Amino acid sequence: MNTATKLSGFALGLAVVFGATYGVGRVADPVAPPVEAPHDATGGHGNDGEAGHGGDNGAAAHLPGGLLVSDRGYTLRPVGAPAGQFAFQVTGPDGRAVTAYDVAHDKRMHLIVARRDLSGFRHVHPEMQPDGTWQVDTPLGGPGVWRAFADFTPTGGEALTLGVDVTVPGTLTERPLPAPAASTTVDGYTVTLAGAPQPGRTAELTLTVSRDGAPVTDLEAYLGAYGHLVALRQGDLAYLHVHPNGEPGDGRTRPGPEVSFSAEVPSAGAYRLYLDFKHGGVVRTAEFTVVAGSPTGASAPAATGAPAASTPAATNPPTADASHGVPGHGHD
Ligand SMILES: [Cu+2]
Repeated sequence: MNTATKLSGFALGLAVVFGATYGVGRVADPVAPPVEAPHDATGGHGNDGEAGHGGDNGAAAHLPGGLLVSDRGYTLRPVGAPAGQFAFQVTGPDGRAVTAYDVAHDKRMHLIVARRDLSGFRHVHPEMQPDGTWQVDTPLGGPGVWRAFADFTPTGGEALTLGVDVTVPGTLTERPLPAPAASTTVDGYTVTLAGAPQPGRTAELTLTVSRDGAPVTDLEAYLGAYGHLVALRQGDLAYLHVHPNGEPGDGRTRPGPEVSFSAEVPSAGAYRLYLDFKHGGVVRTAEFTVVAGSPTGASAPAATGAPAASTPAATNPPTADASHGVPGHGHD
């Protein structure tokens, strides 16, 4: 079991986080930082089971990634961008845009987006301008409220994943979370998932890639691995990023058809898993719904009517978005 990819501790606390929605394709710079107010539940005797362990005063440090727009002095701020582009900065403890980043998994910045109904997942790599503005062809695929996750390591700091809501105006067609399934197809590839994530302990998830019924045994390294797995929790889009057990060139890890991960999710509930893998020079994403905390990992989630997405406003008022933090810890 590779504990390096273990994701979650179990410090508990109830945090209330206020994000903000921003317009896209309009000049939104400078963006006022949203109010961020993580705080612990009182004591350890709340009626809410998620808050029942009370305990840790450093709630933010023990939340899953992606729930906070500002953490440890760093704040994610979307900024105005030309049409068709998405741009943001990360400001540091001194209030200025950060320009020094460490390379992690081949890149200084990983930008992951998903609409709040968990559709439209994209993982892209923006380019940084000298002033610290990151810009990329917009990965936001249509109307709705999107969560944008910036996964980075500021030089001299710790790895962080900050998240911010971004509204794309228009008529939203909310998509229900697909039912759990052990296999999925993307672009002619079939990916099968074995194993089920377990809240509070490490579970092995093995993804097997085949094409036209034949195992794919020549996966290509993508960002230093044969697969990247992101999990987003239904309801608040808590973010987990897991890297596989073993890596290309280590003398024991084969390039498929199996890619295995050791993952721990912070709570029971439904998650959407996104596996990025590369073959034939193209990166594809295979998606799965899993339910942690059920014996088989395959019981049906509350798929319909889930408040995962809200109707986007036509303009960009800083609407409050309250998320309730639950047990867990960020990613590696
Ligand atoms: Cu990336």
